[in-house]
Formats: sequence, C-alpha cells, structure tokens
Amino acid sequence: MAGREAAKNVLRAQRIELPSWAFGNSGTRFKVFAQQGVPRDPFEKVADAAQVHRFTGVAPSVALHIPWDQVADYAALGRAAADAGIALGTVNANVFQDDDYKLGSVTNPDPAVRRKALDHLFACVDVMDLTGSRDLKLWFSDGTNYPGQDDIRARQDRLAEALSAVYERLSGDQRLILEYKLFEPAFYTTDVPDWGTAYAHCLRLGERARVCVDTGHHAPGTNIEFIVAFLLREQKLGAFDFNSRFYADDDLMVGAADPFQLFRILFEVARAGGLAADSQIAFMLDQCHNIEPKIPGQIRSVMNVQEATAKALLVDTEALAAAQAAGDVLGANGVLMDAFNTDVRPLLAELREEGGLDPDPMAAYARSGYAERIVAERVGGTQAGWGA
Ligand code: LRH
Ligand code: MN
Repeated sequence: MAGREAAKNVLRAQRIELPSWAFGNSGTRFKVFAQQGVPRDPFEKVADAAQVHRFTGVAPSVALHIPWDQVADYAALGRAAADAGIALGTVNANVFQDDDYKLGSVTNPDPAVRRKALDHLFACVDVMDLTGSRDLKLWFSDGTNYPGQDDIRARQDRLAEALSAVYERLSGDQRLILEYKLFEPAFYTTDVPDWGTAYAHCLRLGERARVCVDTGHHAPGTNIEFIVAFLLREQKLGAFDFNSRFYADDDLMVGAADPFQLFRILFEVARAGGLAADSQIAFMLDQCHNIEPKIPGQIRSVMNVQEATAKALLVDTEALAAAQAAGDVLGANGVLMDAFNTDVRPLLAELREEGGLDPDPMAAYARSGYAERIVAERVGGTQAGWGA
C-alpha cells in the first residue's frame, strides 16, 4: 500500500497538461454555443489555463494547436505563459481542416496534397523549436467513407513515409506522439484507427515515437486499461488525451462518464511506475466544454484526475498480489474496489492546504472574480473556436 504520505508525494508531483482549445468556443455539427468571456487569442487562452494551475497546483502547462494558436512571436507567448506561472507544452498539428484534405492529408492520393500536409508538420516542428516543446502530437482525420474509395495498403505506405520524414526532422529530446481514433470524420476506414496500428508505426519509427491514448477514441466496451498496460510494458505509451464519453468521441470531462474506468486506467499507470516524477508519459486533457463554463470545467476535470489517481495509489498492492497468487478472485477484486470506494477528497483537500492552496479549487475560483472580469474585459474581437 502506497500509504497516505507516499500517495501524497506522488500526487504533489502530478502534472496535467491542459488543451488550449478547451478555453475557446466548441460544439457539435448542430451548434456551437458561444460563451461570454471566451478568449480571442492564444495569449488569453494561456491566461485562462494559468487560472486552472493557480487553483489546482498541478496543471503547469498548456498544449497548443496549430494554426488555432498561431502567433507572430512564440517567444512572447512563452514569456506570457511563464509570467502567468505556466509553460507551453505539446504542439498539436492540424491537417484536418483544409479543403485540400478532403481525401486525406499525408495519405492523400495526390502527392502535392501530401507535400502540403508534410510541410505543415515540419512547420509544427519549427514551432516546437521556438516554444521548447518536447512533444509533437499527430492525429490524422485521414480515412475513407466507402469501400474501394482508395487502397488501404497504399495509404499506409504514404502514412509511413510522412511519419518517418517528420521523425527525421525531430531533434534533441523531441518526440513524435501518434494518436489513434476508431472513426470520425471518416466512417469506413480510418488510417490510424487503433492502438495496434499506432504501435506498429511507432515501433518502425524508433524510440522517440510513442502512442497517445485518447480515452474517447475506442469502440464502446473496449478495455482501455488493457491497452495502457500493454503499451506501458512495451514502453510505447507516450501520452494520454483524457476525456470521457457515453457514446462516441463526446470529449466530455474526464471521469464524468466513467470514473471507475479512469481509476482502472490510472491503476495500470501507477502499477507500471508511470506516475513517477520522471515518467515519460504526458498526461493531457482533450475536452470541449460545449455548454458548461470552460475554466471551472477544466478545474473540475483536473480534480477528477487527481481523485482517480489518489484512489489508484491507495490500492493495497501486497494484499492484491497475495489474493491474485492465491486465485482468490473475489478477494482480489475486493482489494481494488476498496480503493475505488475510498473517499479521497479529504486527502486531496489536505494536500492543497499543505501546498498553500484553497482546499476547494472550484469555490476559490468562483470567489476570485476572474470569470466576471473576463466577461467585462473581453468585449469585441473574434472569440476563439475550432474555426471549422
Ligand atoms: C481528435 C482529437 C485530437 C485533437 C482534436 C482536438 O478527435 O482528439 O487529439 O487534435 O481532438
Ligand atoms: Mn485527442
């Protein structure tokens, strides 16, 4: 058993990266409900992300999405982040919103389109050189909608060619993080549809190519913690995009739809040493707050990850190992359920107070007046969004 103090040491060192796009307007194909006070530029997104770190203490970096977060001076954006107490994190490429990518980006039958997509990926590496980011995260919407539309194998050849060109462009400790997704926007084939495809491409690329597990990107009923345990064993788990869903890629707050699944996933991470301060896993949120206020939504999400992590750390691993060795099925399951059913909120409140933070981040943010201030200040201009 990690024990309370050992668990607190791990929780104190926890780092959860926020998605800049969670602070902008977002929605579905049916409607994007704009919200007052939403950022108009990446500097205001960074300022909002810093509020989440201010009240939780465990969200010290914000992931960028290019071109949504394109600026003339990335060093200035980095300084603004540092002045606000956070850092610029993972760089996400975007080859899914240009008309030229209708039949694919790096997998497109047209070499000129593939070239254009590759140039964007190279440009994202240039941004990493300016922001000092370690990770380039690649998610491809590439796929087909009808059988016969394109050659499944040829598209994999094109994908592999682009990935290795990008991998060659990386320098220092920079990593390529490949994210898979079962479907959407393509509805017949998706060129990186599952962990196996992402894993196979990363194996071919090399040590600094790792897989991103987005918790909303699996078929219903998929045992995600098995995938996590397997990729950890292979040292090929590079990142999480945390969110939750009831049906498809709903991008709801992590832990909201299935807190038990999040606990089971984090237990496999803890068991593999993936919560250690020097862990090579990037824990990121990838969510859209379509109807709820965005900064409180991020604060609540960070707290959900903290709670699931604390429960995972409180699993009595000795008792579990003994019950597993003895074939005591109910005993073993009981050990895990005891941890999951433990109320860890007092432990986390204590941890925050010991760190000089308010034990209740949601209430502290509400009292801060920041929400009212940004509504009053952010008048005019164009609110940030997906621009889809
Ligand atoms: C794709 C995805 C990917 C991002 C996007 C914002 O569904 O999960 O991680 O680029 O959402
Ligand atoms: Mn994602």
